[in-house]
Amino acid sequence: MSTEAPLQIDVVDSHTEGEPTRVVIAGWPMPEGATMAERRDQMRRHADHLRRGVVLEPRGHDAIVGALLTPPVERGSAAGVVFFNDVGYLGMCGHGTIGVVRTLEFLGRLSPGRVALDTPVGTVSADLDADGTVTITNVPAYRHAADVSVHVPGLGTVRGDVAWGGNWFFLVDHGEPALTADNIPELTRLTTRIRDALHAQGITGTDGAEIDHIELFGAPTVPGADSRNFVLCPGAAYDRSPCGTGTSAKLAVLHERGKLAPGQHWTQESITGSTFTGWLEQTGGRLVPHIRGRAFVTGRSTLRFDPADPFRFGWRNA
Ligand code: PYC
Repeated sequence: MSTEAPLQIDVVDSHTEGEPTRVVIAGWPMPEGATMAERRDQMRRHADHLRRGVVLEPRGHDAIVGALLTPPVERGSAAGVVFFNDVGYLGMCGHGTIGVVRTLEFLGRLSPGRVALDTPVGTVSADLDADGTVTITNVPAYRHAADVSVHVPGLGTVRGDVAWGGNWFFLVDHGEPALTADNIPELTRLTTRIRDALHAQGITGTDGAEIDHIELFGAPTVPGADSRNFVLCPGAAYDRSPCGTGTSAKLAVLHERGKLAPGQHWTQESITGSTFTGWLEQTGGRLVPHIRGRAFVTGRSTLRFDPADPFRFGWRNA
């Protein structure tokens, strides 16, 4: 992989139920590696300036999730994909996968039907319907620990479950402040303090994995939804969609609590009022989440990297 900075990178922007995805379609030097995890690690070592340049200000903002398409690593997959955001790399990304599928359709590379995509945490598949709706079949989800107490300084004890849905989540049944758009700054502060406390107290996912997403749940507000959430992503941005990997983790927790049977639908509302519908399939003792939602292409552009521009690789206030 060349470490020289390209002068331009082509991207397609979309949003999935409100959450943006920026798919890189040309110009980024291809990472090498036999697995997607190796390719992600090579990007982290040699191309992190491109991650920053593509998603951060002045070209982007902290809510954008980027997606680099690569050749597949598994037979039968259409492509590989590495998701990244303003602070680093994601294992999987549910809203991002829906955005990638709609982007491939927009580019004329995909028609309605099934497509498999390789990610650093495993191969996922997606079904594109004729009306543009996408249903992803995620990597298996599971609850790692139930009713974990974390002491949050100044707040007291917060209880939640640790679960995997393609990323690591701490899931909390939440009371006050209400999960409303007006309260987003306060909810961001609250979830950041919970995440800091988890780190400080050494509470992790499997094999010491960092829990970098915090998910609060409350009563739904839109007809047909079962619950509303607020999801803090790695960094300080919140998910405008109900979060595909977060909804996957929630389905696994509900199942373990005896509240969701395989095949039973769960409609998760986001802080913006958008929804995903998800359900679990139980195969070979594993819980495989399916998440359905919509994405819309919002633009196609060429990002320019002027060597004279001091902010060409982005700026972040942190
Ligand atoms: O949809 O899985 C998701 C996701 C993760 C971070 C932002 N969105």
